Amino acid sequence: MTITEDIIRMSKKKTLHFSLLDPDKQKPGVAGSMAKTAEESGSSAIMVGGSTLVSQEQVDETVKAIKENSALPVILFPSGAKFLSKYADAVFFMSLLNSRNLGYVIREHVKGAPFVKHSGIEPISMGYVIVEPGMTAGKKGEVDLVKHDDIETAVGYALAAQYLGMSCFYLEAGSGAPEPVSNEMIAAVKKNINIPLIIGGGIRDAKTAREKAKAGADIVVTGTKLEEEKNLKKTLAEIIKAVEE
Ligand code: 1GP
Repeated sequence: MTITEDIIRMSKKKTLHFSLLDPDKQKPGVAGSMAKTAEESGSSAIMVGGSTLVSQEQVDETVKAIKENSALPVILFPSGAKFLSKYADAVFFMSLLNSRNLGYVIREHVKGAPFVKHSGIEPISMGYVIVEPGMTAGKKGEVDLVKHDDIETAVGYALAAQYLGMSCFYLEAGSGAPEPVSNEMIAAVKKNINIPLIIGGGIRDAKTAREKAKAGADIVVTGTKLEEEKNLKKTLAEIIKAVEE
């Protein structure tokens, strides 16, 4: 079974939690122990990516450390063709659909596709859309942000992603967002598509994570909270329990 098939199968049974680790935010060894804790807490996959990366080596070393410490699938969440790693299991082969820069929509993909082919990592086709406030990803991605209350546009993007044949749809408010994607937007998007809906950006506690899952998220992503948290195991276990309920 491929990782894509596994995610689709598991997300039909319960809302999943993915942990996002940014190689730029900690040393590889620390990322490795965070991944171990994420696995022990019940997270289903480790995403690796960030908007401020500088080299492929940075990604390689972090992915290797994670693989040494955890059996969870490692899925790259790249900001460009340079940030791929042959040590990962899969890559979100994602198009930033609301970017004004064609690089993030398709051109980086043209550069990175041969690497994906030769390394054998599994591409998971994903439509990626950033909602206000967008944070660093919104700025670096040169994004025409979807307005916080513009549900119609969000639904349009989600349907377009599905009709283009993408395997999943990621709607996010940007890492560290003070306000996550609204429950109303999540519910409307979920009602209209039948591919897994991934929600992230600004989810820092169990209550919010539960709300997003109840509204319709198939997968809830947390990143910043992992970096901030001293008692990671306890906090993460609470968030994961909340999304699964
Ligand atoms: C970023 O949605 C993710 O792509 C994670 O956001 O860092 O706010 O958890 P946070």
